[in-house]
Amino acid sequence: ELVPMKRALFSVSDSTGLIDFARALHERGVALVATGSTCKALIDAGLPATNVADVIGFPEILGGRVKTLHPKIHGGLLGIRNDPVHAAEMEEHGIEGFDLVAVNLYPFEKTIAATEDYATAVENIDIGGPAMTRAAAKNHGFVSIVVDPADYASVLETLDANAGSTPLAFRKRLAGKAFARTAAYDAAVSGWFARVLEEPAPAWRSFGGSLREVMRYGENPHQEAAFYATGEVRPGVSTAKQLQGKQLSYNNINDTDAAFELVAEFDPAETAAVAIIKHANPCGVATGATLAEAYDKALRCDPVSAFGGIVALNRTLDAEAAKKIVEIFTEVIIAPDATDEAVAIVAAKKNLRLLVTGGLPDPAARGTTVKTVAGGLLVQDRDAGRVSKADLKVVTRRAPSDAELDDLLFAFRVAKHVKSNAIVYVKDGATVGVGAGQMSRVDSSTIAAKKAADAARTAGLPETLAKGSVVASDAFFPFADGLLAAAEAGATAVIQPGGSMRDDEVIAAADAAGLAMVFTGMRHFRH
Ligand code: 93A
Repeated sequence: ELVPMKRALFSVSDSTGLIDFARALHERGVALVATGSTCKALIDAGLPATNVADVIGFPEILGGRVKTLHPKIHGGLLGIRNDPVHAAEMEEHGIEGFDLVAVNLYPFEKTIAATEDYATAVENIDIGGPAMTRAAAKNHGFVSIVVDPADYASVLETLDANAGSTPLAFRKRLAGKAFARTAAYDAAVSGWFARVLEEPAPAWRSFGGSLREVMRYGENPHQEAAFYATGEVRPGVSTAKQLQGKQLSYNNINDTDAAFELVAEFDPAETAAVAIIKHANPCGVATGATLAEAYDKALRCDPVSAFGGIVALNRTLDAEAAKKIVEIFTEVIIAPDATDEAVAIVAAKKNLRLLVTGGLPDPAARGTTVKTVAGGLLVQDRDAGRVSKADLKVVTRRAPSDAELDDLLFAFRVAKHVKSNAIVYVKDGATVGVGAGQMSRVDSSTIAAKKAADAARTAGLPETLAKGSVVASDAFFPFADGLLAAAEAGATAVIQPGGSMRDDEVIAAADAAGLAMVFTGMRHFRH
């Protein structure tokens, strides 16, 4: 794994630190080879360097467009030294290996920032540099590829710490950085093309990541769209196997992701759980002894909205649950797995997509979310925050009962997955009213209460489902009004982050209404 450093190739546009680095290598007995101007700079500094033209036996041609694109160079970069066939071929053709390549590319990014001139921009698209960079990085088993002058010092330190050799782990790190550089370089070139083309290519064409599929359209039919995989290993819609049904749409993918991330909050070893999602918000979430029971409870919350929804399950889809789900029009079912019997039941609905993921995502695992703003990206840690009983602080005279406590935690976990302002009523492990995405918290409260009353009416029950429920709020109640709306609707206990300037007022109102209230100290905004 240790490769002795004997021969280095230099080809740089940015000569920062070049001479010192080359001299340090020379002093360590490394032979220096370089392209035209780089070679001249080394020789002018009194260093013995060989011009690539002399290595190749062919001059630099076409105004520099072809300098290093030659088997004598690329063979030296790509040859597997300990492969006897490679070694014999290199010997036969007089190809000598390079142990290090220091290359930085024609300054395309700087050029387009400084000039509008088309021909100048095109001439600054480096071809040979990225080719050498990628070749050396691919062959990191033997070659150190240095694309950043900031890494020169660490090369020397590594050589000195390893008696003039480099370890594999070091070369691997350099290779990763090299591919990141060529990827960014090509993104800059394709981004520039998108700007200069008469009809700019759709933005998604020049987006980073690996293209999974081009969608029929985006959020709306007049928007083009594509689905990219980031490579994150997380069971979910991007890694799922689709067992049947039509192609997923942009909105399907978005909603299915929301559904599966939500249902994964509930440990399948403890309880079955089902989430039904519409427009990225849950219109019913419930736990139960079986998936079928959980589905019934989830559906009861808002059967009207559940029509055309996405259903996510935290356990293997079984026949009993599948039968219930296919009774109403559903767009997508996603589950860790499905029994053969369940698959056969779903097959009766040709268009219904069935996705199996092989597992559940870890809701507490670190990850990244990205959102675009005009001319920028907002990147943040995924909301992996999870509140448990030990985090709760009882702030009212009355403490919640054990049953209320279970529902409070359930409600807060669901609220994390509801667009702000989120208000969630829960009873017996099932949402009974969800208020999502309102600009005022009291409106979300009122809507959630109305949904609970509607659901009761649909089910032919005399009393609102909110009667005797608990309520969760994703962020603190700034005033007592939202809380009082919940009490009026029939909630008996409240969970919220706390931390408002008027917490005292809100607590006093809760006490006056006989509510039990706990603070979580954690907020779950979701926009
Ligand atoms: O025009 S190129 O794409 N053709 C090549 O064969 C080639 N080889 C290296 N540009 C090429 N390079 C680039 O030349 C390097 O990436 C580096 O930026 C520059 C160094 O050339 P010189 O040493 O002559 O200044």
